[in-house]
Amino acid sequence: MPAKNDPTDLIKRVRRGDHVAASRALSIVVNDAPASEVLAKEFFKASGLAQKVGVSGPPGAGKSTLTGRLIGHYRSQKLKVGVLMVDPSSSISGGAFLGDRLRVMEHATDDGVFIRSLASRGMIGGLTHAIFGAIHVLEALGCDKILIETVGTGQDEVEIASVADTVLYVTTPAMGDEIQAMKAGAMEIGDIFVVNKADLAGKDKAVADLKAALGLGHSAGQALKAWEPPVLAASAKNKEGILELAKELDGHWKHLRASGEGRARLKRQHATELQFWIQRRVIKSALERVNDNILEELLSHKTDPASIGRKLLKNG
Ligand SMILES: Nc1nc2c(ncn2[C@@H]2O[C@H](COP(=O)(O)OP(=O)(O)OP(=O)(O)O)[C@@H](O)[C@H]2O)c(=O)[nH]1
Ligand SMILES: [Mg+2]
Repeated sequence: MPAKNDPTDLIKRVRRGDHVAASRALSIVVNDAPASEVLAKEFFKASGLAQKVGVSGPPGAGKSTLTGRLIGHYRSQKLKVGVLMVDPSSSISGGAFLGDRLRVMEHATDDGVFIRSLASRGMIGGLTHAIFGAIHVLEALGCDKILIETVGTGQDEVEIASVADTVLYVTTPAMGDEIQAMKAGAMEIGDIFVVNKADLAGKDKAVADLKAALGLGHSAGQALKAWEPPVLAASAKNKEGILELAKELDGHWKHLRASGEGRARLKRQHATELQFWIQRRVIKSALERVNDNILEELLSHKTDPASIGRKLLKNG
């Protein structure tokens, strides 16, 4: 029997759809453990096959509940679903966010659903690196849809756009008056907008405000090829609007593949992944060579941080 972390065996098992193997492979890749590059190299071969949906929006908008409903919908279509719950603010290693976990937990024992939480550990480019690594494992595992939940805190919204194919932005009627103040970033990156909690008062106004803010209604004569971000109302709690939402998500995936925009986005994703790989490597290797001698030289003013820094980068 092969050792439990034997890369060749792990790769085979992941490709066969083995969740235990995927879980182990994911830890290795995310933590940059030995063998991570061997695994990552193989898993990358499946990149671009699954639709990666970024589910973003303000805290408490219902992203996890909605994600749970989408899982249910995809499973009814016999699709395999991967879910990544990303918490940029958490520093708990391998952290599971209990609430989020619970909301998608009904699917946790379904072998067509693979769920994993990712927490930032304060590494430089750590989270983005981890997300890409995790995505490639899920792609190799054979997922058709990959849902990535992130909390929208401005910067991360932009980040999710460089990782996902489709960005689903979730708001609520309570945000109706805040639409004007909504971060420009969110408006620009959203491919599909959902006013969740439509069971609460004010959903029509929220949808109308959002549409107005997006400048829709003025684009009737625009190029047919361009994607107009739809604004939907849904109640994740009452399972309303889920089918319509899934339809729009499929529509966007078709649009991406038919228009060439999908290829352009994938290219951007690879560029970002490469950028973070290089950054991590260069920084790590330079930092590793900072030793006490260097610090002593700084103390005695034999050198200065810029000069020594430049030298360390050059010899990297
Ligand atoms: N009334 C109503 N409540 C909802 C709906 N969807 C979610 N909720 C509730 O809103 C709260 C937050 O839901 P979550 O799914 O955890 O929201 P989230 O956006 O994932 O939250 P964070 O991950 O903490 O940012 C929970 O108490 C849900 O039960 C809905 O459609 N209607
Ligand atoms: Mg959540």
